[in-house]
Formats: sequence, C-alpha cells, structure tokens
Amino acid sequence: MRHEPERWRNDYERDGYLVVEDCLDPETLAKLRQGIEMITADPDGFPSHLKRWLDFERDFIKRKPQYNDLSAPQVGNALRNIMELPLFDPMFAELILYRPLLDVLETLFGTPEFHFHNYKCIIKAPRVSSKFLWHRDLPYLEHSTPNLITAMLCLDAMTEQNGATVVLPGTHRIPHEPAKPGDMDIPAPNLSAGQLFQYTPSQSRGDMDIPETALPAVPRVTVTCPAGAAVLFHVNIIHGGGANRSDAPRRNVIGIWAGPDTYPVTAARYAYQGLMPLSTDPARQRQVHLSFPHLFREQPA
Ligand SMILES: O=C(O)CCC(=O)C(=O)O
Repeated sequence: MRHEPERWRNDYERDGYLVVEDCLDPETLAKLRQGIEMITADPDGFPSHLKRWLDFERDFIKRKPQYNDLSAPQVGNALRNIMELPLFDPMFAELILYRPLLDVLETLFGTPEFHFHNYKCIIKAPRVSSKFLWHRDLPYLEHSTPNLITAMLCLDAMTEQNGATVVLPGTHRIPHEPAKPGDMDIPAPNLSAGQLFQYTPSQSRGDMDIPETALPAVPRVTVTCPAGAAVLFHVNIIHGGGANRSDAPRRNVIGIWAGPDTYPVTAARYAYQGLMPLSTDPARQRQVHLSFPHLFREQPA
C-alpha cells in the first residue's frame, strides 16, 4: 500500500470517499476470502445464535421485491449480508487491528483516538444478487455525530458487471433531510468530518431508501477497483449499486469506525464495539492487549 496521507485527506474531504489500492496484503486477502467462503458454503447449517446474523437474498426479496428481477425461489441460499463477523471467526475480530487500514483511518480522523463499531460482509452473489438501494449510512447507524467512516475492504475486484458501489461525490456535504434534486445547487460549506451540521437521528430516516427521482443531480461514479483495495467513505455520502449478474462474487468486508465524542444513540451494541486500537491512552491500550492476549508478547502492567 502506498502511504499517501495528503491524497487520502483531500479525496475524502472533497468527494466524501477515497480508494486505497493494496490495503490488504495478499495473505490477509486470501485468509479473509477463505473465512467468508466458510460461511457462504452452507449458511442454512449454522446454529440459530449465528444464523440470526445472516441476511439471505430470499428474505430481502420478500421485503423489497423492487430491487431484484428474480423471485425468492430463484436466488437459492445466497447471502446478501453477514453481520457480526467477529462472532463467526477470530480472524475477523483480529482484523480490528489491521495496521494499514488503521493508518488510513488515523489520517482521515486526524487523531489516533477513534473507535471500532462493527464488522459485516456485504455480498453480491454471482448471478442473483439484488441491487442496492440509494442511501446514506448515518441514518441506520444512529450516532450522536456524523464523524463516522465506512471502510470497505474489497475481497474481489469491483467492476460495473458485478455491482460495484456507486457513489454521488460531494453529497456528504449536503445537510440532512430530505436529499432532493437541486440540493447540490446550494453552495456547500467545505467542512470536514466532525464539523458538519447538527445531526438529529429522527430527521434523517428517509435517507435510508432514497428514490431514484429524489437523488441530487450530480454525476454518479462507479467505484471500480482491484481486489485488496479499501474504499472509505463518509457516512453521509449517498451511495448504492447495481445487481451482480456476472459469474463472479463481489464481497466487501465493511467496518464502521467512529471518531472522538461520537457515540451510538440506540440500544444496539456489537462485538468488540468501542475498542480503540491506536489510542495513546494506557487504559485503552490495556483493553486492546487483554482482548487479544495471544497477539501481544508484552502484556500491559
Ligand atoms: O457493498 C456496497 O456496495 C455498499 C454497502 C452499503 O451501502 C452498506 O452496507 O450500507
């Protein structure tokens, strides 16, 4: 991975997203793919305490038939999302400490004092996946400020054919609710993460499924990149993406990370939530060491 902090910061602040190629080294990429394949091989076979974290295409189609031209029986046992990855295999918990990604996050947050929220895997299964609805991530994350970053680790190349993520650059600067045509005509202040407008969770729920006709008139960018790339975006950027009708899977391990003074405002909590892998606070370092004792030769005092 090339260390390009200035480019990372500039892309993120101007466009609301950036691509970092080769963030995953080949060994980590191979391990993560294997870990996801262990889950997708027989998703119906998991015990209920894990199966509850699996979101099947067949169920999504019943909830949102407009996002797939196939019917539930046609999509078989394809998964679209695996929540709570660290519960499925320790390798996903240890990914919280993956240094190249942490370096990018530290640059974007401007501090080592940021914390982990959760890890999931969004899958666009070959030939059968649904489209992705247009949305912002913040409304469903429900935090006290928008200083959150979505970090996607691409286990496969993202291509037009396999449903690469599509973003509307600059829309992270549009104030909340409702996103509508013409929004981008309003000159947006050049604010970085954490300095944005006051956020009220209940006002922004409509941003979770934005109709095509309500999208701001800005050029759409299909984020194509090789396997192993990281795509990071501000949780306010509007994004979506097409279905996968190719023969190749498109899988992104997605982490949510929160900056200083940014906390959840709902009852939901996730495995390892709140760990601060780069914090300079000895109490936080101790928490990380004790969470992963086998990874640290020296234990904290
Ligand atoms: O995987 C993608 O293309 C985007 C995923 C996404 O939008 C989400 O998880 O909210």
